[in-house]
Amino acid sequence: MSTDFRKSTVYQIYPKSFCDTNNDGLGDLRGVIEKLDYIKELGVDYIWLTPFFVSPQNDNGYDVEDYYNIDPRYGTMADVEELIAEGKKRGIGLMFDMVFNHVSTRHEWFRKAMDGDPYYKDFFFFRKGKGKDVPPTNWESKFGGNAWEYVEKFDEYYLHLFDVTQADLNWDNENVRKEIQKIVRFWMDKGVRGFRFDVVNLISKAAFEDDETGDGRKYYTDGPNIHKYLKELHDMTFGTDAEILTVGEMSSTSIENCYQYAGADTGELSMVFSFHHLKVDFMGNEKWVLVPADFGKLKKIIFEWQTKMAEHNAWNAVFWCNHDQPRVVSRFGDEGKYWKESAKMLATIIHCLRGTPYVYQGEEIGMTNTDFTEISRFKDVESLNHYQILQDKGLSASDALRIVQVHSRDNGRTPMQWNDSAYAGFTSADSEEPWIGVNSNYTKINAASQLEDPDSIFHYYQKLIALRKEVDVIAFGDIEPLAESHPSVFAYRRTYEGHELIVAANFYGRECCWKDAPDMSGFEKLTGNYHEETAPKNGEWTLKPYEAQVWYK
Ligand code: TEU
Ligand code: CA
Repeated sequence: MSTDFRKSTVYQIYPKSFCDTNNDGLGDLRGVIEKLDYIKELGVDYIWLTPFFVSPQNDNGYDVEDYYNIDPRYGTMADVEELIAEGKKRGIGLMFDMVFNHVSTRHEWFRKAMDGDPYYKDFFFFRKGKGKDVPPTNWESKFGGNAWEYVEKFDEYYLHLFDVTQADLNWDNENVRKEIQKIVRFWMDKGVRGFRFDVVNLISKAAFEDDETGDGRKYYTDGPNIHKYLKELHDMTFGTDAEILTVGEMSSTSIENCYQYAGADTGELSMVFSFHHLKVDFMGNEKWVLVPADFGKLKKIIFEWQTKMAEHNAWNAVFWCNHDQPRVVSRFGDEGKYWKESAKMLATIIHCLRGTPYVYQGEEIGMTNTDFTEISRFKDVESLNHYQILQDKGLSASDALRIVQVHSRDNGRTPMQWNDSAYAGFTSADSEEPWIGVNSNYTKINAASQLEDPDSIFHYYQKLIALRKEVDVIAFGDIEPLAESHPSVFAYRRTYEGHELIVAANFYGRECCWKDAPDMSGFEKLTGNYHEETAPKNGEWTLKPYEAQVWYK
């Protein structure tokens, strides 16, 4: 395991969809233990597990009822302890997902608040409406609808930026912050080696005012006390152990704030997730539309974050996929003819960047978006809410479904495809139906066949993960964008102590030519997704459909 996070790669697991060992149709912690050798083989250093704490599961565990106990559907505390110990044996650190912007309305704190206990009411944002049936502000919930819920007995509303069962915590209350520190220390004492903090840049609310021009996000994103609260959390908890890796999920953040969140010397977090590069198939911030991905914008955003974060000595998490995103091979690649090539090309772009790469379960075997053709097969609260909202706006059910199929978070949540047996080996054949449907392409796309094939997507990821450990320029180098205005080439140069790395990728399924390619004399090819050597000739580089190459000097 590399404890230098610049050489590390993180593997993300959504336990509910990973591996079911007791045949109830839900993945569990013993399933993760069972698959540790598979994860070890990939070569990663950390596993980030999405939440498995006690929860009513209205948002699949991002609605936490009790941070100190395990939801029995996932397992027991003994399973967690065993998982941490078994990970450690294999040199893999466990990272837990801490949801501290909000708690489930079933959490003890919220229940006491609802009983009228003023100490706990102040853990949340209870506010008077602006008039009869008019909530305190016009802010929108991320999952649709107004962000305030009326409570009759108080004649007040409480704030929920996400589902109505996810009440926002009041971080301005010091007692809230102390409770949170206690939770983090509890898990550190159990041997957890890292933390991912859910939507952590939303915890400091600026003012409860109507947003005349938007959905309210300017009042709670990167708010006035955010750096103070993060520094305090750092100092009181994980900051005492330099080897603990932390990553903040930053919703609609600004790069200037991220210099601070993830600066080498700012005393906040190790790194940040930002999402601007994954909104290139949105219309502005509007996700529930169908627009083609804007490649020029994608490059511009990635390069801006790469170069500016480097200039400010700050660190990025680099990724295409997580449990909230569609599958990248379906989104920016090709599920059909060039499935393998495009999956490898996309991996190459991410894994040679400056940052810590994250691989989301199934990405390493080229899993695709769901093939659901009926709304009843979708489970995610966000998808179901927006399916309704789109129809309320006048779209037909079939148009609304088409949009949900493309953007739904369920695309990333179908069961991990382990082999070609029933239910893809996620659960056994005689078990309950999996909680969400298996993609019918599992007979072709599965881990077993990927492990057998030396030329597979899995083995390509394995190689990229190993290269980051072996080749210092990948882990430590500066970055310079290349071919910035080329319509189909994604290319960059990394440099470190006299060494150079050139990455060149064709983002599309047609052969293309890069005319002013760099001089490659003295370079050797480190890897690529085609087997022939096609180095540039006379400054011209021809790249096959979805071809990617990595050269080193
Ligand atoms: O997600 C935060 C978030 O804002 C999203 O990525 C969200 O899914 C997107 O805006 C919807 O379009 C985090 C978690 O990753 C997500 O799974 C949770 O649902 C959410 O926080 C609430 O805890
Ligand atoms: Ca189970």
